[in-house]
Amino acid sequence: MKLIIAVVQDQDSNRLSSALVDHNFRATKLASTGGFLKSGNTTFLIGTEDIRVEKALQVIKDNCQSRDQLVAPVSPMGGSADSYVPYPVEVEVGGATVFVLPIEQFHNF
Ligand code: 2BA
Ligand code: 2BA
Repeated sequence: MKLIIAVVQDQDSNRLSSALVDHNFRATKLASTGGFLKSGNTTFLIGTEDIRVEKALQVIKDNCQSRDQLVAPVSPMGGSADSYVPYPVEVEVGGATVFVLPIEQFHNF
């Protein structure tokens, strides 16, 4: 078995959730925060058989799109001074950042 960890944008999370159910994948959704933008994103944990990994990746690819996001400057008062960016910058946030890990054991007690 493999564990797929997929970080996706909040806007895509409901669509991806439904698509995973439609394709008979089991998943857990976690609310997460991107380290760079410091805004919310969604992390999916998907445990699946090795032979279904490619299909899961395809479902993720089909349901998540990349978008440009303007990052407004944030005052260092509100956060840490070392991450302060004094001007707005545009970053392309990818459709999904995906990790595939081997699962040593799977239990469902
Ligand atoms: P849920 O996805 O909300 O699923 C709750 C229960 O609904 C499941 O209990 C299972 O009995 C049933 N269920 C889920 N998907 C189904 C499907 N496609 N067809 C038929 N029945 C289905 P559990 O299996 O004990 O799972 C409890 C929770 O553990 C799940 O909540 C999910 O958050 C997580 N989970 C289970 N298997 C997972 C996996 N392979 N990968 C990631 N998370 C998993
Ligand atoms: P964030 O960390 O909020 O990053 C959002 C977007 O900002 C990134 O999109 C990237 O285009 C840009 N970015 C991030 N760090 C940067 C840096 N040091 N310099 C310049 N631009 C930077 P994605 O790469 O598509 O990542 C989307 C989200 O996926 C990330 O949100 C983070 O939550 C997660 N992620 C990406 N790579 C990761 C990794 N290697 N490990 C863990 N999580 C990761």
